[in-house]
Amino acid sequence: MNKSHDVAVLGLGYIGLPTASIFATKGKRVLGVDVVPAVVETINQGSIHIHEPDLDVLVRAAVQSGNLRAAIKPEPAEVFIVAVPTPFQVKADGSRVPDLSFVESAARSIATVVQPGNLVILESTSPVGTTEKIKAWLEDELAKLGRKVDGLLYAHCPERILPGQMLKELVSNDRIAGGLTPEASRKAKELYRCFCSADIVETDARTAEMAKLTENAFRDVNIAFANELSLVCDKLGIKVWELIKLANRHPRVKILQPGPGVGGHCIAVDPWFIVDSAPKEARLMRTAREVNDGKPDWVIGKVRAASAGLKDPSVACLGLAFKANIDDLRESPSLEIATHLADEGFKVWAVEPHVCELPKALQGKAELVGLEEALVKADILLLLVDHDAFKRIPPSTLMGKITIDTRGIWNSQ
Ligand code: SAJ
Repeated sequence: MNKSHDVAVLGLGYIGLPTASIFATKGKRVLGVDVVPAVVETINQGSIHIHEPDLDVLVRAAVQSGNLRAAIKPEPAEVFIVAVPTPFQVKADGSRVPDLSFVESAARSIATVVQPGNLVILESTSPVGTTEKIKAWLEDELAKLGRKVDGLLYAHCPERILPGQMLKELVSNDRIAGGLTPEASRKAKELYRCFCSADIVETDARTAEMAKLTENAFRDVNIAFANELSLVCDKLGIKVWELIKLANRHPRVKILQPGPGVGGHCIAVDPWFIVDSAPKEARLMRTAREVNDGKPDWVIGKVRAASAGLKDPSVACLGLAFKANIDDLRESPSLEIATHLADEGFKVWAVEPHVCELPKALQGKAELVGLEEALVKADILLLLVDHDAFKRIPPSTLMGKITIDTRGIWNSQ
């Protein structure tokens, strides 16, 4: 009897968990592997530890079907999918270098269970050359164990789902299957066909790695253009929101929206992988990162200027999430701004309808309050996230208040 799973997914976070679950609901026997025992326990109970619309329903269905089980350690499987974090480390000189330690441990962890002909897929967003490294790490670990395993296949199949719309995009986004060999690309394509209804395009692993980084760097550069424009317009006394609307009437112009900075764990990270690989060449991408990373400071400067002359100024920070209508606070420029203002001595009323307690960075420094309370109490209303709840604030409520709108939802009205 063949006891191996069809698929083992290593890393049950924002990418690994939906992927493992969707495979399971399509009839694959899936083992989800995570090094955190609490995550394994939660999933085995059919619950989830992250927030994403409808993910709870999918995971419950997957677990109840008997096709998804979570464990701490890998077990034999036909396909291993690596979906672990790939952060960067900031060096003393300010340069960023990718931290592949989670990918390396995942690759090494399967050496005891991998069998001839298995397919190893890297889904984590990674610098060019990482799929080749996975092969090297696994072969090194196999050699240490004295195991010889023939015919292993390797591919990079990057994930491109948008937080907040993950389940829809898992199925409907085009995919890239980039193998170290054409056979690996073909096998990976066959695998994803079971739930992906869009095109699955075969290429080589390095191109696939670069494609994913390119997509996020492209968006980062475009957001940096909008953010830079907001600084220029502010200096020249022009309303940037009106300006962008006008410029976007040109048939070939599509400027994105300025904001308080770029957050999340992808767009603010991935361009650095390109810059690290080709520092002399990737000049525009580095500058875009610097422009976007500089925006929170600019916003803080605006609050300082607005508070001049006020005694014990208080600020309502509307939104802490990294973007609209989600509860994800990772790498959020809004959280960075609120924390900074609190550290500077401002009284901070934080309003974040998508969380029920303050994140650690703000605990003891700010108060989490409801929108109405903040609107009444604060001297300065600082709009940081374009949550729907904030779009519904009647303009009359804002009368007589100092408002700073970093997203253009009030200023553009
Ligand atoms: N932002 C702006 N102005 C805009 C658009 C976005 O300031 O006009 C800001 C957002 O507020 C947020 C940040 O940029 O702070 C990133 O948000 P996002 O919606 O652009 O992207 P993410 O990080 O949620 O997801 C991205 C997506 N990549 C692209 O659109 C090219 C998604 O498809 C990827 O799967 C994801 O990164 C990932 O995991 O790599």
